[in-house]
Amino acid sequence: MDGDVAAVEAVALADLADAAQADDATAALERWRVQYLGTQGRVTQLLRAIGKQPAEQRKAFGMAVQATRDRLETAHRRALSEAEQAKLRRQLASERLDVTLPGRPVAAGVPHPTIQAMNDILRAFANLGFQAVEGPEVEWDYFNFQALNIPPDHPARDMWDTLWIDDRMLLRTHTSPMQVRYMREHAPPLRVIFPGRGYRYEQLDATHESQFFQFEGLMVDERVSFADLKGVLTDVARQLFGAQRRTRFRCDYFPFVEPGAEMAIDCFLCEGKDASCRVCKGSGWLEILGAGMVHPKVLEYGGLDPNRYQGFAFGTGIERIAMPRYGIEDIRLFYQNDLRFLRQLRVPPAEPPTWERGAAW
Ligand code: 2NL
Repeated sequence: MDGDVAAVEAVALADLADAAQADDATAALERWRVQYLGTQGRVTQLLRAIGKQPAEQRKAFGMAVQATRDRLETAHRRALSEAEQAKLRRQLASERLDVTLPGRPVAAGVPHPTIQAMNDILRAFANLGFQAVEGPEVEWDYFNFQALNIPPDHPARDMWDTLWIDDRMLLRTHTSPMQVRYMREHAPPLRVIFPGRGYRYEQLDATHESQFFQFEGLMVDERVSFADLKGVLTDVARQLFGAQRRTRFRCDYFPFVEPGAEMAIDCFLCEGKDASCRVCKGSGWLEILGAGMVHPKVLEYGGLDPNRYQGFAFGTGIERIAMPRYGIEDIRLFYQNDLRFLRQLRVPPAEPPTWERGAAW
């Protein structure tokens, strides 16, 4: 009988080795376990046969069967664990992520040329302590005209060809309405830039678009003078167009300032030396901005006492600054979404200033 036990063990171990080599070793090992160690298994039958042995052989037989069962169980556990590890290794090998593969390039966009120019301008003013604030594009007639000293039927309204929403609402023709809104909500000293879109009812050509970007600025305090206006705007012109720039101020009329001025810079391309210069057309000067001391009536509309406060304001179209700077000859190119145009311009500055959202609507 002991010989039977040894033979069963030998066959079982050989079968176990085969099962461990099978394609699906885990399943084969389970079949093996049922065959030998299951309730009807070969070894279980031997265990049941212990009691049937003649008394003098029972002990030795029992010990032999139990030792065989223990060894087979151990061998099975080890084979199963090895099979599971081998399976895991195969899975890991097939799912391996090769991090040395070059990545797929992402097509990165850049800010629109107008926004690039705007960010440069906002940064230049931020260096002088000016904050940027945005406001609504749909405006009341009141803020767009009346509060800027342009009453109904005033001939100066002819300067702005307006897109009306109804008889009291319009698409703002400039960002100036925000200046009045801002004065009403904040106490001086004020140093603010208002960037944003303006709309005009225009006959479109190389220098006229029905939508454009503007920035306006405002500085108000108890002793702000025309000298401050010239100092601030000259400094910004030099930041944007070169440290050696000269500025020229000449009288101009805007209903919301008194006195009013137009600012020009000397031509950054030819410096006045090329009669056929494509940037200044030979004049040597580029008119880039309107400005002036805020009209006392406008200060009053803004809730400020003109006997206590003065201020200067200025405004211009972004495209008017971007066009000579980048050599763009037709304003309509800005808003036609032609990628060949948009891709020509340089990458943006590292950290564009934040435009603070609508502080005073
Ligand atoms: C131009 C000239 C200008 C202003 C805008 C302004 C706003 C207030 C009070 C006083 Cl609330 N001034 N803005 C002043 C002078 C000129 O713009 O040619 N814009 C395209």
